[in-house]
Amino acid sequence: MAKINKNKFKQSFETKMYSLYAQSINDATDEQLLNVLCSVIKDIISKKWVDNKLDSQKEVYYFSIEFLLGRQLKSNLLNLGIENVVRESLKELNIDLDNLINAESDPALGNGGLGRLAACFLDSMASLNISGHGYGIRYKHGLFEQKFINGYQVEVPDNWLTQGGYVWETVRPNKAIVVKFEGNVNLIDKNGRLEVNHTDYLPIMAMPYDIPIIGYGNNSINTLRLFKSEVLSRDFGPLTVNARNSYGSYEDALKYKYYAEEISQVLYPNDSNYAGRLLRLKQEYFFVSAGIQDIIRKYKKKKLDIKKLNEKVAIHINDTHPTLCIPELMRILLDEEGLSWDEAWDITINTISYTNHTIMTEAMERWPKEMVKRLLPRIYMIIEEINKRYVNELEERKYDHEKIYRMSIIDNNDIKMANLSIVGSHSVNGVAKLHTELLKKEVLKDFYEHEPEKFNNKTNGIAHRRWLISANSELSDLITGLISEDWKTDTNKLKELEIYRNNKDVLEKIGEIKYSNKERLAKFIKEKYDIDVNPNSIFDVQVKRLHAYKRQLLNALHILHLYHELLENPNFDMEPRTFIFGAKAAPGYYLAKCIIKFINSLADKINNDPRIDNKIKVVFIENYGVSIAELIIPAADVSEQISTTTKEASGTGNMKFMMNGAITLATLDGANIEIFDQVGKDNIVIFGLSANEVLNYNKFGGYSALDLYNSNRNIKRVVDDLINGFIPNMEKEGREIYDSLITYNDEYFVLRDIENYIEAQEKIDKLYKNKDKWNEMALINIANSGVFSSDRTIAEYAHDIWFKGCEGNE
Ligand code: CR1
Repeated sequence: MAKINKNKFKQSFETKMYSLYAQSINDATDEQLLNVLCSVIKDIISKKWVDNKLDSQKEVYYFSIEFLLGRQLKSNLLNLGIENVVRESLKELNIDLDNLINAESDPALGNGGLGRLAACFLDSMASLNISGHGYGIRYKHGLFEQKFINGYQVEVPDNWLTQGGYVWETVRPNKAIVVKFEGNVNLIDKNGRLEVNHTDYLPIMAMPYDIPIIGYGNNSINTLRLFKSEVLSRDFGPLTVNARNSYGSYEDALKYKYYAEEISQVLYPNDSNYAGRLLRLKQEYFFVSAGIQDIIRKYKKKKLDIKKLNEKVAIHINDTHPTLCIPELMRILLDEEGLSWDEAWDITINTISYTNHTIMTEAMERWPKEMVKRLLPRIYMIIEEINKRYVNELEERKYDHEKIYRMSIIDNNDIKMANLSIVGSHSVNGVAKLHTELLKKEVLKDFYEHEPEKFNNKTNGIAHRRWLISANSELSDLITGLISEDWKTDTNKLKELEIYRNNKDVLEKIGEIKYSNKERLAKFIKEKYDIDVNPNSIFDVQVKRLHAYKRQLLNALHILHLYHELLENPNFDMEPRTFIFGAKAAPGYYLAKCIIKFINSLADKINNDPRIDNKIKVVFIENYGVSIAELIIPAADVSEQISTTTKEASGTGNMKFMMNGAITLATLDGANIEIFDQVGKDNIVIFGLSANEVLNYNKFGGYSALDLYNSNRNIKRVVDDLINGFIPNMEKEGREIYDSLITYNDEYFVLRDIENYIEAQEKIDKLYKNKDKWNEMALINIANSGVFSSDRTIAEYAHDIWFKGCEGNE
């Protein structure tokens, strides 16, 4: 842990204030104070922050097009172990640390689970003393800010880079890298050796911005390097035009500037959906090429043997967005290092590993051949050669034509990125047991049969430091008081809590902490939306991206059902409930936006209906993201994880809720199954179709939503409400949802599962009536959440993939 003393700290703080802003502390704004504080902390860690240990150990490089970091100040103070000293010192300067913590902007450089997972992994790599670094893009605009206007989602640009910068970053112009787009490639035979001549390309500068990633209590500091795209020279002008070997006009120079800067302007706002746009392809190659070149530059600086690259370097690709790592590494090994194809291929495969995050076909990336050929001519040649050799190998195995076509990397039109990732890496993993089984048996069956040894599972995990120690400090302190501090570095120790399962005092304390977290959230809801919610009601929460497969609609239809029950019978026995939603929809995803409007209209009607005596409240929290999640999750009683079975690869929100003592209400999908295995059937509520039932319906048909609608009163009642004006102001949207259910036969089995879901909700209601029992369930959930720490996940990646066969490196 870092050691600082109060006086020295205060002195550094004041000096920094003068050197940065030439003013005294009293005149500073919170943003300025935050800047000064972060700058002082950066000074404290600077000596430890050396970015290259390649000569002493193997380094891991984690490539991801998204990193959803969340605020860094609080977690950095926690990991450095200096929160208390800093808090007290600032207090002596009349500064409230919490104000500064809240003044930090949320770097929303990700959509959802995939980006947040990458951030948890960085935290765990540093905390486990693994020298592991991230490569990504420094988007000028993060994920859009969501506002509700008349219940509709409206997207506003997210300007997270206040005053042009981010408090934690350090720009390193001396490490900038040139990435080449377009142009012509000629292969010249020089005495039997091919020389590659790439001319007329467009050079784009990748400017590195480094963010320190601080390990927990271990002095280990890694780097997240995000690249910003720029013109070749910072004073763009003749030089840039020269670079393309032609003398153009001032207009050309401006076009070039636009072309360059556009690459890192925006994050694509799609989750589990393929963004097939030229700009996205540019983004992918941009950060991949810069990252790979950076790795090779560092490696060569150490004068290490390029043929042994895979002994010192592990490159991990987070889904297929960074798949071009494979041909890019090949390009450098072949064209710049002069290795033979076989040598280069061997090194590439042994260096690269790949995680798949979804089985949804619409999320499987494909790039049109012609687009890749024009944008990345040399890369295209290399992919063609990889494909040719792979198809030969498959033909030698005498596979039938259809199978070979399915497995090929290039088909008649497109390059299939998942296929390229599998072929070009030594490890392919899914993110939960069921998901990996589905990959092996269904989606990637051909590849699994061909090379079973490549496939493995790595169930996701979350950083318990952010999601429990920091977000729920009261609970964290209670745990420490009961079982000592050791669980903070070894979450398996949480299991020791089980001995308190019948201890009334402990159970009561757990209930009290939950209550105070609920009060905190209720206060926020009152201030922000002027809605009164009762902390004694069940806080039933579904927060995640809005997607038909995640079935927020099922949740909403159940609320509508309950509402009818109450209207029909005012004495209907139910615990008061507060249903809380948080979800962004991709701007172009119309059905998802209709569902948001539906929930908001429903909320309006229910929250303002005196007949139901406040028994139900519905709150849709705007602009869901990491910081708001830190407020919501510790306050949840019920965790809604209700995706159509087989569709949610893992989920990670489910783990955060469990660790904070919420009871999971779930389908047996993704990691919910593993939560079930940990806590046992009495401490979770399960409903819905099984994976096999869903697969069989999908393969053989046999489900008619219309028949169900016609034969079931409860279902008919809520579905009709979508279009009969019962809920005002949502005519068009209600019709769209109605059609998705009835006209298009309910692709995600919402109606098929609803009766079962209603019963599961009744069970929740009954369980909640017995407070001791409920708190005991909460305790069992917390006690068995240890396995879902990303420290466990990362230890598995390290052991099974990155350091396999290495000794003493973990
Ligand atoms: C999955 O939908 C999983 C995260 C992280 C998402 C979710 O179930 O928890 O990845 N997939 O593994 C995704 O974003 C592009 O695919």
